[in-house]
Amino acid sequence: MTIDFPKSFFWGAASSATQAEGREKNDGKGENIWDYSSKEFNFRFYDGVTTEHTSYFYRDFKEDIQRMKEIGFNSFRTSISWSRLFPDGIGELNQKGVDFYNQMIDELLAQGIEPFINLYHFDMPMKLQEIGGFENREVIQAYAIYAKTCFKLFGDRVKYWFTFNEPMIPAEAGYLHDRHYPYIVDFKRAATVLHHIVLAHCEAVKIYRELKLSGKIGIIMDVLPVYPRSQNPADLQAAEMADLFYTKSINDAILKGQYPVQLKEILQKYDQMPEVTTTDTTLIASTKIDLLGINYYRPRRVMAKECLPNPKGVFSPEWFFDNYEMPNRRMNTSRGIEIYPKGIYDIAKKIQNEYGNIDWFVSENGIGIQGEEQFIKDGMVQDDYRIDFLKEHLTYLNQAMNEGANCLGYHMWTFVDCWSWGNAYKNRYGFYRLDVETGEKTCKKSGKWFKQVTEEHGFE
Ligand code: BGP
Repeated sequence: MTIDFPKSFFWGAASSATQAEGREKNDGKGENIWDYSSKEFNFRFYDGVTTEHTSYFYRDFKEDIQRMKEIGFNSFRTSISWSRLFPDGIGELNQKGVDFYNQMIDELLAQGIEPFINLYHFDMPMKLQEIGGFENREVIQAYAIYAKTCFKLFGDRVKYWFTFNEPMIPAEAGYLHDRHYPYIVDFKRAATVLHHIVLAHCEAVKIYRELKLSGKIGIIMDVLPVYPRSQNPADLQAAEMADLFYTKSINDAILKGQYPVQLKEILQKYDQMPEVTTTDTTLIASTKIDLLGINYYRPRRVMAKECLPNPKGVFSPEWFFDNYEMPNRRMNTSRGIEIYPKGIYDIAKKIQNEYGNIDWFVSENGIGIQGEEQFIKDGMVQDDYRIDFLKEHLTYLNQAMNEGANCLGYHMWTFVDCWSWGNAYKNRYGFYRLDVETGEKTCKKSGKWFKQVTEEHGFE
């Protein structure tokens, strides 16, 4: 069977500033919450690796872009580090940061690689976190200034902009599930953060339109398609609730211009509703994006709750469903998550049927493997498991496209093994291997395979 993709398809990978750039002496960068928490809460990070030592993109970007070219990329997503551009999040610009991003963008273009630039990838400047981060409405204005600055500085060359990567995560992981700094566990505060992120997104889109630049602007969502354990009404209801809280809440606001009515009713009932003004709802209703990125890693399987939640406990979406561990599900044991390639097809159908078949692309998909050095043979990681993973997902994606899905590209997570939120360098995701000790970067078998796919616009 031949799997063919359009000649114009975007092929590449995604990365982010904090996970790849690293720090150099006197680089002028201010601290963000990851610089801070990976030092102050070092025990929460695998092997205690901090953001100082990531994949040296700040230093090696020219060679790295060459490496991208060598494996056939025609596009690449990364983010701008807010605290590299504005060390305090607002106020004075760091000229070295401006120079770095100018050179990086110019180099990508010179090598025929389209830059996809994201403005916020979980990395709140510490100075702004000190005044509450996105919980504080003032920070929305600081973000708007940061966004405008980026558009003005780089918008003549960057044609694909994204306001946020996975807007749900800073709210959920930082304010409810205790995974990201500030490690707060409080649903209402999480909902406030999410709402303010939505507003910040809308402000950035508005500014981008006002500047009349000739590119596209969108957002990158993480989507976990939800599957109920059975067709039992209680299981179906559990699935609906999981989807409502974790996906529809944000997707409907961004893509349909309003929060789901059912969600508002539940939050009001439990006294968890953040402050939402009529000016807010008008802004949300009038904001439209051009391009949607979808990060897909795993499905969410759910079932009806087995026990009643503690009414005095912390309110959470998990009050309405239990996670379901399907027997014999296929697992990526390194990451502890299920592998389910058909999920990508189901997401594509949902976008097609429920979200107006908007232009979109796979902005992240990939497999993180612990102990990849065991697969090194003849100096190369023989990651056949990654090639198989990609083939399976791309085949399902292709099927959806043949049925009319408007998918414009596929970016793997990630280009070269990078630092991860919490897991640091435990699981490796890249087309290139990073030797953490020496900083050496070597192409994996999947990188060679990818090059061929991009040249042949598909695979057998
Ligand atoms: C996504 C993030 C990425 C990346 C990836 C891999 O949700 O956007 O930044 O980290 O997940 O996950 P992890 O690093 O947790 O293994």
